[in-house]
Amino acid sequence: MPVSATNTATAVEDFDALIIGAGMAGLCALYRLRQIGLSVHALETAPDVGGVWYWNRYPGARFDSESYTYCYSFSRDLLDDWNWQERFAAQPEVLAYLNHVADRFDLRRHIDFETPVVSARYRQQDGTWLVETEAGKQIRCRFLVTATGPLAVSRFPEIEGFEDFGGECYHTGRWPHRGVVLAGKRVGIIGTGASGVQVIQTIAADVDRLTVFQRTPTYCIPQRNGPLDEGEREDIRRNYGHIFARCRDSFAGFIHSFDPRSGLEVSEQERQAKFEELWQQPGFAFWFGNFIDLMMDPTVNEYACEFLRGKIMERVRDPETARKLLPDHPFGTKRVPLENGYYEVYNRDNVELVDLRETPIQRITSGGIRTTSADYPLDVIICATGFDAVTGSLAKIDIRGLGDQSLSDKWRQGPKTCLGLQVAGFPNLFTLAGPHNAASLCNAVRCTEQNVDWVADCILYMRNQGYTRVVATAEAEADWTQHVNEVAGMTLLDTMTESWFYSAKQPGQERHVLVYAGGANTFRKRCDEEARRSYPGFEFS
Ligand code: NA7
Repeated sequence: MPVSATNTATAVEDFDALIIGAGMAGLCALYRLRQIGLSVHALETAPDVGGVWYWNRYPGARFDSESYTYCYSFSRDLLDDWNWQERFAAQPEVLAYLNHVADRFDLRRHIDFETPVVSARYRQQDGTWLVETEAGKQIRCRFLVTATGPLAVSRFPEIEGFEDFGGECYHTGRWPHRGVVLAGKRVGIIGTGASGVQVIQTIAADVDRLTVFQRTPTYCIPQRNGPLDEGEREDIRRNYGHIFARCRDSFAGFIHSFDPRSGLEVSEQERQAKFEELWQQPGFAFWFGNFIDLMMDPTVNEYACEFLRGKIMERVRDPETARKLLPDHPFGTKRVPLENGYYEVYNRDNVELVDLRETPIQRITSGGIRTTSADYPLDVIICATGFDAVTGSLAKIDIRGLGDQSLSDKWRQGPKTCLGLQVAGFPNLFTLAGPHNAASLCNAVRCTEQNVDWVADCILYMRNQGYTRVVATAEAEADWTQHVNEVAGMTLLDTMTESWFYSAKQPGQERHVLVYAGGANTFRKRCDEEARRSYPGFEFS
């Protein structure tokens, strides 16, 4: 490991590239940048690799992507020697996979664990970044690559009284590694997004009582998970090339692709038949295999909503509970949870649904949760209340570019980026799966691999041309930011639905889109085009 002395007394380590984060994206970047001959290092807050898969150990945590699509494609040997057990792998299997990757490619030796980064400053005098860790260690690098994850900063709800609660309280995104005994306990869960749904359907049968505190009902679609047998695994291995090609050409990096027909050009009967066929399929078929205008045409979207509301009414026996579970926002404008028996949970005698829109939570008490209509005595409160998404993990680091400009300040009125990968005024900084990048609305591995390949190719281009500094131009950044906003505005995402796709953290705050809604396939083409034309949106020196 190269170490050099600086003009201060502190020893500073030097690398060509420093990666912040050793989750799915960070490991990929480490592998790839080392492969192109850079000296590369990673800093990770957690004691081990895995990112979200390290932290999110709550009961029922699992992929929403088909396992065999949420894996790296960079090594044929790796594809051959890993045997996915389930169509949608559970968290322990995913984490085992990531550990296997770290070991197989000898990546751990490049990672400092339990090393949160507090600041990163661009030094104009020598064109490097000076990164400082919480422990005061300094690292200098030419390229700084953030792989801090779009869903890394857990958010507890702002409800009074947590400190008074006499029982146990956990957030799904920071689930204790020792595990939590829930059997026989009175459990309350706040939040019914993808994490909440997974927890609820998994623990309902084990706990004494489960009270679900729901603010906004969501459309959940059946995951249809199951074990993969050896025959299926063989098939998958033979077809990896085809599978990855399908993902590459699809809107969101999954094996599902939109039906090219409009939902308006078919008869009512055909439409219902299509919805039913999609609903019977595993995974996100109903979302990303639906009619092409599902996310743009409110009428088509409402047809899909009606179909899904009908399914909920069929599955939940008590009509009053079913009514509370019926969403009224456009389908897909909040992240769609995949479920395995979620709605049937509400047919159990030990489960109660509390609609917070009718009776909001007033406070947490020493004995449980108090709403405007009742006290719910609880032993455990689970917060499945989501994350400070996409920009939250970057905002935790004091990142300063040219002229000591702070990234958080620059993004105060919403993110501004070029391709969601670079920011004007921040040379040699690459933001994997950052805001405005397709990776947050995508099968994460497929899209972060694309991000990493693009960054590696850009660095190779610089090396070939003799450049050491790249920075997005202000014009390219303005164009991309405008495009990201316009594209979101053309979809139903831009309704007033609250979701982590947008930046409003509190009701009433200004909203800024955080994801690229134009599709992962379009995003890839834009990135490829940029590289093919020798990066016209970037300045090199
Ligand atoms: P999400 O999708 O952000 O869901 C958070 C849930 O928590 C959602 O139902 C929220 O209701 C609810 N929430 C948040 N704050 C509160 C308060 N104060 N009171 C009541 N309910 C609240 O996070 P997840 O962890 O489920 O999923 C994140 C991603 O992980 C997911 O998209 C996948 O990519 C994997 P709301 O809808 O805001 O009314």
